[in-house]
Amino acid sequence: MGITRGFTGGARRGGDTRLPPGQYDTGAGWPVLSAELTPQVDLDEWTLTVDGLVDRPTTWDWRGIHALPPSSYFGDIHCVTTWSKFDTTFSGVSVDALLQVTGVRLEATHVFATSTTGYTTNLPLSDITDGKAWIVWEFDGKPLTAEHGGPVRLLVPHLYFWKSAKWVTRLELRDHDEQGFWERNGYHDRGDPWLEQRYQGDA
Ligand SMILES: Nc1nc2c(c(=O)[nH]1)N[C@H]1C(S)=C(S)[C@@H](COP(=O)(O)O)O[C@H]1N2
Ligand SMILES: [Mo]
Repeated sequence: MGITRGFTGGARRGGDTRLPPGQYDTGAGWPVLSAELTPQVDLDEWTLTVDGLVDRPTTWDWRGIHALPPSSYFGDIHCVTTWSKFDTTFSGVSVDALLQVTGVRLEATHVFATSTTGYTTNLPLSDITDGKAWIVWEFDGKPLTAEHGGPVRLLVPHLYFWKSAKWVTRLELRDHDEQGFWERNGYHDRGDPWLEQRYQGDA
């Protein structure tokens, strides 16, 4: 199969509708990109908090988050370092389900995601609502491994993958944008791979 990939995979080469500009298909592999050492997060101590400009700030523990309606993503992911991975399956809950519990105040325009490690990333609120973002703990039906953000990461697959904070522990809704870790280091505030929003200053 590996030998024919690229010949039969015409629909997957550049200039088609599936691979964003400047990206290549990484195939079966899944590179690990972490700015930090992989933390070991104890499930008994794991929590996720959604707060800031919400009506009911809420913290879920491991059991509590599993009580929400399950939701999965099937599709592609795109890293700014130019690899894309096709046909991934992630399972967890939609961010919409969390926001349904907390409510969203009218002033909220952005979200600031924080990981247990201190990694941060900023997103427009409209990029994590209406079925576009998930909190996930399974990949291909198995627990998400620690190096890929387990036990739980944010998944925002329509944006470059640095927005998908591994080991996420807090989503804070805000009425303004503030740059996170990579954004302060020159990466784009939004990061749409189809618009090639890689760096600050890109359209
Ligand atoms: N906490 C944390 N989340 C992170 C990162 C990171 O360094 N730390 N890297 C980001 C980047 S640049 C990418 S491409 C993806 C990589 O996820 P992966 O290692 O599971 O492929 O995670 C994103 N989330
Ligand atoms: Mo990345």
